[in-house]
Amino acid sequence: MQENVAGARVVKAYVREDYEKKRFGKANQDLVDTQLHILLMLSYMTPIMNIVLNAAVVAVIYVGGIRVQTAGVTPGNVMAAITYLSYILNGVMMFAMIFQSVSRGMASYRRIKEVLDCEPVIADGSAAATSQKGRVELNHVSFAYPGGNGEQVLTDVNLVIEPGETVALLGSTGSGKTSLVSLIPRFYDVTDGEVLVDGVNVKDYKVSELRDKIAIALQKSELFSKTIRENIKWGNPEATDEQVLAAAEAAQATEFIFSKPEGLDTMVAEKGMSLSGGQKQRLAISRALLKNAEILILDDSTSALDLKTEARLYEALRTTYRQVTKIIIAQRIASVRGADRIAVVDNGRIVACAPHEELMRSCEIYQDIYRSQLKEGGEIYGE
Ligand code: TTP
Ligand code: MG
Repeated sequence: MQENVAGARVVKAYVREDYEKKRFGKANQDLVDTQLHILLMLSYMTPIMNIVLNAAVVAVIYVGGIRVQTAGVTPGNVMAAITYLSYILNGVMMFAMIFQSVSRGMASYRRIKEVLDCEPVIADGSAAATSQKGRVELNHVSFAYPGGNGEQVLTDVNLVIEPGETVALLGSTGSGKTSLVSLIPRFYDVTDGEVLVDGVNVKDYKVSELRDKIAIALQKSELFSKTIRENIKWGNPEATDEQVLAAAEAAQATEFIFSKPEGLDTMVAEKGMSLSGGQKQRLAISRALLKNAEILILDDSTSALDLKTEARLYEALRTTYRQVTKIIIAQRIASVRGADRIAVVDNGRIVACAPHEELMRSCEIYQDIYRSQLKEGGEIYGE
C-alpha cells in the first residue's frame, strides 16, 4: 500500500496500475489464506472439545446408571460426578485457550525484544579536544557495507585534507564516493584502517561532537513540510534571519526564494515536491552552510544547477567560507576544476589526487573523463 501511494507517479508513468493491483491482490490473498487457516483450526477445536465433554458425560451416566442399580450409588452422586467432570473439562478447555494466547504473546515478545536489545554499532568514544580545526585524514581505509554481500566498496584509500582546503572527489557512478565521505561523520565504521578528524580517530569522538564538526548536504536532499526558513534553520536552530539569508545568498538560493510571494515563509510541500531539483539542492546547501561547521561535505549537491549558478556558488564558498574544509563530490569536471586538489576515485580506490592541470598531464582516467565530457557538451570551462 505504502509503496504504491508514495510511488503513484511512477506507477502511472509506466502504466503499471494493473500489475500493481495484482501484486497488492496477491499480498492480500496471502493474508486471507493465513487467517483462514488459523480460523479453520480454531473452529475444529470447539466442536472436538464439546464432543469429548459430552462423550464423557454419557460415559458417566452409563456407568453411573449401572452402579445405581447394582452397587447402591444414589442418583445424586451421579449428578455430582457429572458436574465435577464438566468443571474439570471446562478448566482444560480454558487452559488450551490460554496456551494459544501465550504462544502468540511469546512470538511477539521475541520480536520486540530483538529491537530493544539491538546495540547501536556506532558507540561514543571519549576524546580530548584538539587545537586543529578541519583536518581530515584517511589511512589505509578499506570498507564493506555491513550486512552486504561482503563486497569491498573501498580499498586502501589514503587521503589527507588540510584545514581550509577544497578537495573534489570525481569518479564514475558507483565508484564509492558517497561511501567514502560517509565514513567521515561515522555513519559507518571502517573495516580496515582509520579515519582521523583533527588528528583524532573518529571512533574516539563522542558521536554528537564529531558530527557537530561536519556539515553535510546529502546526494538526495531531504526537505520537510515546513517553511523555507525552518528548513534552512534545521542546520542551526538558533540562527537569526540575517544568518539564514547569508547562507541562502552563498548557496545562490535567495533569487528563487524571493521570487515566491511569501519569501522565506513559503511552505515546502512534503519531500520538497513543490520545488525543482535545483531549488531543493540549493536549500540543502543553505542548510549545510548555516551549520557553520569546520568541514563541509557536498555530495553531488550541485548536479541539478546550471554551470553559471554552480560557478557563482563555488566562488561564494571560496571567498565567504575560506577557512572551512570543503569536500565536494561532482560528476562534471567543469564543477570541480577550480578545487585545490581533485581526487579521482575509480572502483573504490583513489588513483590520483592533484590539481586539475597536473591531472590533465599525468592521469589517464582523468583525461578520459575530460574528453568524454568535452564531447558531450563542450561546457568544460563553465563560464
Ligand atoms: P556509492 O559510494 O554510493 O557510489 P558513488 O557515490 O560513487 O556513486 P554515485 O556517483 O552514483 O553517487 O556506492 C559504491 C558501492 O557501494 C556501490 O556498488 C553500491 C554500494 N552501496 C551499498 O552496498 N550500500 C549502500 O548503502 C550504498 C550507498 C552503496
Ligand atoms: Mg554518490
